[in-house]
Amino acid sequence: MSEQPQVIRREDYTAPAFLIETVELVFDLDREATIVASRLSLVANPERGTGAGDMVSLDGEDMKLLSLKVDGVALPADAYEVDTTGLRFKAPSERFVVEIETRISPVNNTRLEGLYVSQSAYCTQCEAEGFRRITYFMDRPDVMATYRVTINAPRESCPVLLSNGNLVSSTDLEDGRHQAVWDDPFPKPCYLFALVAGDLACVEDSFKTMSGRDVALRIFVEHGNEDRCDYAMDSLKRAMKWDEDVYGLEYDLDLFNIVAVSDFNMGAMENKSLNVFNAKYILAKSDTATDTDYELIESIVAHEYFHNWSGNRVTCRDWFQLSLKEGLTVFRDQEFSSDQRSRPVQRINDVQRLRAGQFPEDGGPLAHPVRPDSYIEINNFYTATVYQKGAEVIRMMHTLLGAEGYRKGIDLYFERHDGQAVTCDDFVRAMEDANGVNFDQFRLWYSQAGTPNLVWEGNYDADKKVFCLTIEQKTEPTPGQTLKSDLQMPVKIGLLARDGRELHAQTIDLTQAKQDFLFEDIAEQPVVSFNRDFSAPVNVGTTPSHDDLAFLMGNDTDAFNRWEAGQKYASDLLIAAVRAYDKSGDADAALGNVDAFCDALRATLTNDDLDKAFRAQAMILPGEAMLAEQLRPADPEAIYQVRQALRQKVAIALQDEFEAAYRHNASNDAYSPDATSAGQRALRAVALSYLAATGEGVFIDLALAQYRTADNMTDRMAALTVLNNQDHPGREEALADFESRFANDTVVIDKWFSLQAMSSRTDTLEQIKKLMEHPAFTMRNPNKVRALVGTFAMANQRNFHAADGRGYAFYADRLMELDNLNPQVAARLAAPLGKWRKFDEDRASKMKAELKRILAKENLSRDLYEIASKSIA
Ligand code: 0A1
Ligand code: ZN
Repeated sequence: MSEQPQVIRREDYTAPAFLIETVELVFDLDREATIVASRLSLVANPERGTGAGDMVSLDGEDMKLLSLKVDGVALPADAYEVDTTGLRFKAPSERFVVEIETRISPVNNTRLEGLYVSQSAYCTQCEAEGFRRITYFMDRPDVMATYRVTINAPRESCPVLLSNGNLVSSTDLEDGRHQAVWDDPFPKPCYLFALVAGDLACVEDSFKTMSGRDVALRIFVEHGNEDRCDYAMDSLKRAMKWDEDVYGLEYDLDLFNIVAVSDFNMGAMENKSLNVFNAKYILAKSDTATDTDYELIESIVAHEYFHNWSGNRVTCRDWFQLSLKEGLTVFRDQEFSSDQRSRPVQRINDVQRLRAGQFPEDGGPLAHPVRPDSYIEINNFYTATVYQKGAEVIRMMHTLLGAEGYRKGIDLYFERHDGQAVTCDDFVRAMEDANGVNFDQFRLWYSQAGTPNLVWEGNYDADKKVFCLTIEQKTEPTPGQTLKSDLQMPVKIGLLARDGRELHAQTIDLTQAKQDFLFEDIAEQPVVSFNRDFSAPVNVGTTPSHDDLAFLMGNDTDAFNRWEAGQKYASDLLIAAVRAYDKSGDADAALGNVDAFCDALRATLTNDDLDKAFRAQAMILPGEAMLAEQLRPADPEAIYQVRQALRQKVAIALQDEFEAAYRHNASNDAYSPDATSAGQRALRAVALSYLAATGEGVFIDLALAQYRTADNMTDRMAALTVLNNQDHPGREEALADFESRFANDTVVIDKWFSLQAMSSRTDTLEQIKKLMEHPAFTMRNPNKVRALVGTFAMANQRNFHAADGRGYAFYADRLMELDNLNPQVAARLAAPLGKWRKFDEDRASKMKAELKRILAKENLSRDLYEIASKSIA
């Protein structure tokens, strides 16, 4: 890097000097050289008292300025300044018109920000700061304008021409070109602008809104994929209905478009009325998509749709407020999914995701508050903290205020701020004002980084029948924030009698460092069910006795905590065993007798009153990465060996029950993605995976048979996942079969790449290197890189952390290679190297050496620099 990149600070926010009222854009599309003409009406911002003579500063990167006119007159060369970051000139008056022509090159845009080419189509990605790669503009979310967009393109290669809002006209032009004009009546920031042009197939449906308006719904996909859009379309309609029912929010235009593209940096994007999706989150049919894919499609389609209100109608004042739209929208999509499926299973999945992604972030070198204070590259702040922890913060407000109080706050928020760009604080104020409460202490969740640790102790006075629960909270320092304050949080608790009756249940309001809560008329010494439903997003340091955990696994009336008790029990066994293994090297001996744990699992597995999806979840032991989080230093090989050994012990102890579960959950019906059928498949998959863990060859044969006869992708992948870790000819057969079936299917073949990258076999790194030469692999497609390279670092702890350091070196090489093409994705993949503090000195120094090598790279991007430099500090 030539110079130290600039740090942007939240406290430096100033309102824009000028506002843009209307934007007219004309695109002459060409793969190599697209011409963009823009006409902007600017006006001085009364809030700033600016006017004639003040500097107009427009952002712009990576494009050629062809012409610049102000109020119809071309500016002479000495009247403006243009460089690699933008364009500046003096305002002639308080109100004036700027006309700009730029030239950009979509086909050479490997960063996939701004206007680029994916397969044969043109598409855009403007959040966060991609619009400045299309034309010079005030690229900040508090500048909101109405847009009229004209697209000119060859009719044959681009029969479909789309932008935001309503189609105003379609006309034929000369030379085989045609034109479409789009008009979006809702003022929006430029990050919500979108354009799509190409030869795409369209699937169409409609939705009648609560006030009786008909909305046309269209999903555009590559030709040949028309039969894979049903589930996304159905999810969209259910999301539209849910937002009306639960939030009273109606869609506001007559048209809603979704486009699926193969090359996309993230999951999807909520551009006004023209959502652009990573194709993997739209396309599904039973033989190409797993139950998990269906679930993700449902939630992401809903997420992007919900942004129409939480993000688009009310947007962010600046990017530090990103969680205003993302935390809220994630909470909304989580609740939507809970209402569509099993609520406890959804909560378990959401908490697992938080623990796997956000807790490590909050406890590591990249920790930052939900509302960050500074950044170098905003694209690095689309994080688990902003999204997932942000959603937990909204959820806590929902818990504290109750569903009705929360809804009152939401209503006030949208009434007060519709059409505005606002802050997280404005959101909290609406909640306070609508409910007459004070959230001064609660607001700390937005400004304080780090996961609080809670410990609790119960004391029962049998004479007085009083139970006293003492809770202490503490948050460890995080980079740049050494002093932590006590937070307010709702902690749901239950007190259970030994016969399983619930003696008492309550949501307590924790506000102090150490606080006593007294419960009267408690007939006997209770078993405590603590932080039910994960009501507060914290770590709980107290581990109940194994007896109490087994009791909670079988009796808690809160399903989340039934699962949680099993996880705590397993973690406790595994962590003790890892420590013993380090001395003995014998995983079996290190685990000792685990009969009581197996009995508790058996009780859950065979309890027909419990949902099958829940039972499947409850059988899965905490993952290797989760265990590593709890050990310092973490020994990845010991964790792997001990976890495998416990899996085998459980498998042998419960073999009969797993065989029964496998048999009873076979289905003769045609595949349906509904939650009940998915739960049945999940239970059967868990059973198969444990049966294989017994080590008996017949069960590997069973997996191969399941692979061969599967009539849906869920069952096929379940079998392949088992085979993938085996030394068995069936593995090669199944992998080869999968390859030949799906080699030309860009979405499906990623499953094949990521599965092999995940294999616990010791030849995995060599296999990955070979797979990089596969014709379907390219470093230019983010999904491919994530599937093969990202999966290795994120989901193959054993091999990524191989003691010789080859995993680290390979990974750093790929990050540097990718940085030259797509810095945003390179930076998003870099976090695993920053975990060096968790490992032994030898691994830590090897990881740091790779980070240093990255920092020394020529032309290192701001994106990767920020992550690597913070990771090493
Ligand atoms: N706002 C989108 C996600 C998104 C964020 C950034 C992007 O480019 C840097 C692209 C998409 C969402 O929350 O779904
Ligand atoms: Zn979002």
